[in-house]
Amino acid sequence: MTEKEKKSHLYQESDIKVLKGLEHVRKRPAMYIGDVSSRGLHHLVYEVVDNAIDEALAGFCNKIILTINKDGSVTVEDNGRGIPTGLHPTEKKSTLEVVMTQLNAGGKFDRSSYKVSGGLHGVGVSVVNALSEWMEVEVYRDGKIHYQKYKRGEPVGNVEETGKVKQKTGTRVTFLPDKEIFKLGINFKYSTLEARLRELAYLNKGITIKIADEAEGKQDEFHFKGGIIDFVKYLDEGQKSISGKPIYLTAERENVIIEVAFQYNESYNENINTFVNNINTHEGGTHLEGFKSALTRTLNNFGTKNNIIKTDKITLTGDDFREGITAVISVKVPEPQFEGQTKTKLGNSEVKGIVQSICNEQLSDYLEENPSVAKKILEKCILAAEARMAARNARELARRKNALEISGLPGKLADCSITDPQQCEIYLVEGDSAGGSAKQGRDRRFQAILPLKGKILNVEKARLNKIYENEEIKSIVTAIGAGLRGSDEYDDSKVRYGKIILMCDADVDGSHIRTLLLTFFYRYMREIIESGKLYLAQPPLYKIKKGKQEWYAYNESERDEILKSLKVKKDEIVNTEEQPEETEGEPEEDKQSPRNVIISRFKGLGEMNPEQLWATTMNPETRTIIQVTNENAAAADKIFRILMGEEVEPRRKFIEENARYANIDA
Ligand code: 28F
Repeated sequence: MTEKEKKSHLYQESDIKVLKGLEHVRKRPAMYIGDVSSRGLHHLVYEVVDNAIDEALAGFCNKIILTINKDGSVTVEDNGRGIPTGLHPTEKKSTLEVVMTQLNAGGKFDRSSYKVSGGLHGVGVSVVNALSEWMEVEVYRDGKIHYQKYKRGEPVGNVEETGKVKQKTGTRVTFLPDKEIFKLGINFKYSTLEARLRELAYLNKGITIKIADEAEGKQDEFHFKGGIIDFVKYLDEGQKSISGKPIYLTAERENVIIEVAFQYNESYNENINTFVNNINTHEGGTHLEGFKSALTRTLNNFGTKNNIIKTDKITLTGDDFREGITAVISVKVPEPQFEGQTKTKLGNSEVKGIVQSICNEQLSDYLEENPSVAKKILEKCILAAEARMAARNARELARRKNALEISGLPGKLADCSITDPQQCEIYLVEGDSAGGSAKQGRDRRFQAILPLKGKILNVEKARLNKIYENEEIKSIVTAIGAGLRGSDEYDDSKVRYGKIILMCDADVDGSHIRTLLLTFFYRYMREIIESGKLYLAQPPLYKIKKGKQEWYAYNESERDEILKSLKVKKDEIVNTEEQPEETEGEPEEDKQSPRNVIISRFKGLGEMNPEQLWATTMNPETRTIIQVTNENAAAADKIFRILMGEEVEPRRKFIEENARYANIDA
């Protein structure tokens, strides 16, 4: 073999490897980006932005601009050093091409010690490239513009020089995700991207991050000098801090960087947001454990030593020290281990001790130096403990009253016969009449029904002991069986159903009740949301009937599609507001002449008979249910507070700003 032949042989081999890699990404996209829904789609953007953030963390970039273009593609540009363009030492082609096309090539650079390995992030830009109909990259480096284009991950041409620049350096990537992969459509949501970029700007102080939507003419710019201190203020916007400015603790130890900011407000909610290498660790982990135990220990010591906590009268629990807290914990760990159901729980055991000792030291110094703030915080914690004890008394009283009911389950609950939670589901149904239909229509082996009367208590405005006095909530809690978060008894392993399905009417009242229920679950059984057990039922809005055949439509466009497929003329459509009852009514006969198509609109669940309810909304084979997720917990917290809290002005503002998007968005 000549040198030339050897070389071309080498090229072929590595090229085949690259193609195999891209093929695998396209065949199993979910393995790389989680899923191919809207979530996975947005993940592509985060992947590209992450590389720019890494360049910023390495100290070479302070500006990132994201643009949603008119054609639906997205551009991300940074002012870093630009991806190297020279010949790659082993691959014998431009390093830029290697980074853009080879799996793992840019995944773990040694330039940044905090590049995330594992988890969802950190798969590299080549994965985004493989899942894009096309991608273009421009690198500004050495006074030149370097350019390359790709289709579905493969280069269309070589890296070319397309122009000159004076001072400018950086990387600019534009891509259009592939409709063949993202079959639900390519629709980037401004608010979703905006929330993530805002979060990144808080977590990485000093970087300027801009976002613009060319189609909608919207734009925002984020730059926070205070970093996570500003994040805490933002989360608590419109609330009174009882502890003054956020308390800020930070240090680096054993290559782990810790930052904590927190304050206490007048609410009863615990709102702790934790991040590892800029990734939201929804399931918590060792960093959270370290912070919690330091908080409990330091506040308890200070309170006892200064005789604020009278130990002969009261004992405070960890929960008491977190009532009304809003906190952001951000750690940067060189080799994070992600565990848990959604791989968002930090597992590194060494981090607990590091966070704990830093927080112990710095928080006790802070308390010594700010005794009046310390006293205010402790007084709030003592009130929380007193309320908790009052709640326990109320609960025990209620239990004793219930002692006659042998099972202890609420009387209104129609339970299922199977007892294995994995196989069981419970429907929380708005209204007694729908509840009645659901009880008759269900498969009683694995489906339980709990009818709810009227509106449930707005938990955003109440403390734990009030919640224990509310009948509807009490029956939900006992039916589910795990107790309440924030009380000393919550136990996720006791949840009696694998799916908890909220079934409300598709009207204004129904949506209010759904929000009240979601608020309740978010505040008091968040684990149920986080473990993916909470769902929304999707009842149909229309029934279309022609002769003996029936169709159900879940929205207007489905209705129109069905009508189109039936090829009916306008004058053959009969719109009826009332439910055409099968049994009686001669006029029905008229309407049901085989030519006519009858459309009836379901106003409420109660209008459906048991069979219809089963067929459309409850039969696992045919129904659609929407899983409630907690993607952006920080935003969720704020939205619940605004929608359900005391203050009127922010609620008015929020509704005004979001009215356009307010069509039932799970
Ligand atoms: C629009 C998204 O991707 N920015 C990036 C850099 C800078 C370097 C780099 C990136 C080289 C060999 C991997 C420059 N100079 N924005 C971005 N900016 N990647 S991605 O290097 C990649 C490594 O293999 C860079 C010196 N060192 C690194």
